[in-house]
Amino acid sequence: THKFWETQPVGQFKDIGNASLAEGPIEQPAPLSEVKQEPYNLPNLYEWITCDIDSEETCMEVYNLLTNNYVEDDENMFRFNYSKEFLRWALRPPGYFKSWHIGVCVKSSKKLVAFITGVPARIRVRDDIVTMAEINFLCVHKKLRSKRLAPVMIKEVTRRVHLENIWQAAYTAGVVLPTPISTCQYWHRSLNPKKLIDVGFSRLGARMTMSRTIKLYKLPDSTVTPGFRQMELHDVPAVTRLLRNYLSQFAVAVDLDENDVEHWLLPTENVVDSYLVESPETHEITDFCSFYTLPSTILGNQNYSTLKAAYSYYNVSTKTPLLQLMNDALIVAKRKDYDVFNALDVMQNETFLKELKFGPGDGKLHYYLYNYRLRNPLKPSELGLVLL
Ligand code: YNC
Ligand code: MG
Repeated sequence: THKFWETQPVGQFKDIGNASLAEGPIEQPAPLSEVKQEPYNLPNLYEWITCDIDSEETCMEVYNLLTNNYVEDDENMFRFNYSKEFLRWALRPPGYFKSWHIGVCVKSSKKLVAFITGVPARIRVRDDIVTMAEINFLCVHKKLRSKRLAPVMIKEVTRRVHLENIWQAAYTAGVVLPTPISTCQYWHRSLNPKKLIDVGFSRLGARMTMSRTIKLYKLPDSTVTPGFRQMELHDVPAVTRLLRNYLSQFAVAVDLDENDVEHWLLPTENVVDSYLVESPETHEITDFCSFYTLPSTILGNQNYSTLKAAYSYYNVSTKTPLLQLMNDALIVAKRKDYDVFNALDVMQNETFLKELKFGPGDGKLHYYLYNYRLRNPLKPSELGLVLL
């Protein structure tokens, strides 16, 4: 049972498939004067802080909390290691609210012990474009787990989202909560198989030697698609048109305007990489691919401390086959020294995963909406949304 989640306006397990329940908001917005004006109460030793992520010192504290306490795999071999530059990028998109970058610290020492964030986004659900909060980076220090701090943090971020007259949210988690709108899977493409095997990320296949494995995953040194190049600032209008048109086919998708595309997709060193295909004849932008950089700390290995991972972000093919486009993405990732290229089975990704030698990961990623009901869960291929 879910003592907290049962009290929240989210799809409940008992309602899955219930045709008499309408799709859309579960609760109507309240007048802003009825939104609680004071923060929720914390246990006595702790207090709320709003984190100024522009400040080098605060950004470092957030970085340290997450580096030591954020998401690990089931076997506790790896832990996400979001960089400070990445956190600044993830937390300051167009129209962001500082008040949604929420910390909990120890009153006496000011030490940061918990964190949760929201950023605004427009998400289209079927024909309905809804302004939502994307909630991410929920983290409680390992020493404060299982004390029901997480529900207080979720209620506090919800209150601050409501204060901006926003009533829906989107989030992903590895755990099952009431109720996923979709359940996706990560796939992994080895770029540096020897290191991945040495650190226990992958295993040598049956009847495989190390040298055969290295050969299997070998990639050419240069990309093959004519006109394949990095995205630049002047490409923003064309990329926005390409993406908007592509994303219109999915049941749930992000709604991006030019400002969003400039923020989320213009290349930022060690944070996000974007490439496109400019037709050598017409100079038309016909295809696009992107990935973000999220290393993991390798826990307890003598030889290696970090795994450099690229995560597939938004990809669009109109002229170049998606398979060839993504193979070029693998080639640039390999050239930039990534160890592994990860992709969810969202959008049209299933059409290239097996062929490009991605293998299925263990563990699922569940997508959720807050205060918005869908009658039935979606297939991953109906999702046009990637959260960081
Ligand atoms: C989770 N990931 O079920 P029930 S993902 C949501 N998302 O409640 P306690 C979660 N809820 O079941 P702990 C959750 N994990 O009794 C647990 N819960 O109803 C629920 N891990 O609280 C859980 N980061 O404080 C239970 O648990 C209740 O001390 C238990 O803290 C949990 O960012 C956590 O995986 C996750 O740091 C903070 O384990 C802690 O264990 C931790 O006793 C490692 O909490 C890092 C980690 C989660 C990454 C993420 C998305 C978060 C979404 C939150 C929900 C947002 C809702 C929308 C709000 C805006 C609405 C508007 C408008
Ligand atoms: Mg707790």
